[in-house]
Amino acid sequence: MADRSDIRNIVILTGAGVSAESGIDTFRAEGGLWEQHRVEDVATPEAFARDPELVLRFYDMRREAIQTKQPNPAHEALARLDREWEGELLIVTQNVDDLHERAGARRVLHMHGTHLNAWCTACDARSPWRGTLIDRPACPECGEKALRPDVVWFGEMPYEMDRIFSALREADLFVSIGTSGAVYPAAGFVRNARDLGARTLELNLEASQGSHLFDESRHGPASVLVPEWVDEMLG
Ligand code: BJW
Repeated sequence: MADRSDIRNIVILTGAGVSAESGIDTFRAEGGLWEQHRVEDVATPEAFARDPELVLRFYDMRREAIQTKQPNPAHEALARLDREWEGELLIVTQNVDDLHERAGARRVLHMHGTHLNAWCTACDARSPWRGTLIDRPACPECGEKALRPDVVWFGEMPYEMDRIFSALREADLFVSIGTSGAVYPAAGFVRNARDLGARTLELNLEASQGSHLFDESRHGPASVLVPEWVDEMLG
């Protein structure tokens, strides 16, 4: 960023690419998650109604896997920025892993939910969850066997949209990291941010669907680009 003296409020959007170097599959790359399971088979409420075992197995497998993964230098750098940046900052992540938090970031919003909660469709409680759901355990709050992963599927409303738009309205800088720009509403944030007057920067392995919408787009692995950018920001 050529001049950062007028930047106080930052919104950072992260996607699967920020966790790729921790060994968590992305969604749309060759060999990515959707190749092994068609998105319609696992990430819609209709799929869950049609074949709950398939969906619960898919999420149980991923919940178990993320607990064996570690934050990488991109998560660590964002956590450092969160600790040291004196202005407003919000890390809006589409990721359902907890690697931002495990790296030490605090100002994190999970717009697509989290693997580490179970959501009871009977009583609406969210309970911390590390085990499996395929065995249909009872909800710790109400005892009903009606738990599902607390993630946002296609056709469902992402979480905390009001808080995200409020942060975008105040943002001087919007940074998108490791996301393909294929899924809305997150893919539209760059336009929203621009319309609201923020500068925009993309950090991604390669050009994404929306690269042309950013003021600046840098290509390379997040574990390199993000620490470099954070160093620039913190001077
Ligand atoms: C690296 C890297 C490295 C790799 N370093 N980079 C038609 C038009 C427009 C919209 C719609 C439409 N039809 C339907 C819709 C809406 C729909 C949608 O967007 N569909 C699209 C398919 C078009 N959206 C929804 O239904 C959403 N809800 C909604 O819209 O509600 C109404 C609403 C209206 C108005 C306002 C608000 C709401 C809900 C979307 C839910 C998405 N859920 C999932 C699953 C979550 C649970 C789970 O994890 O299983 O979220 S889908 C999946 O995609 C997951 C991700 O968060 C999301 C985004 O994926 P992401 O993170 O971008 O991953 P990839 O793999 O696509 O990209 C990785 C990138 O990283 C690549 O670019 C790589 O190059 C890069 N990379 N290695 C840096 N080392």
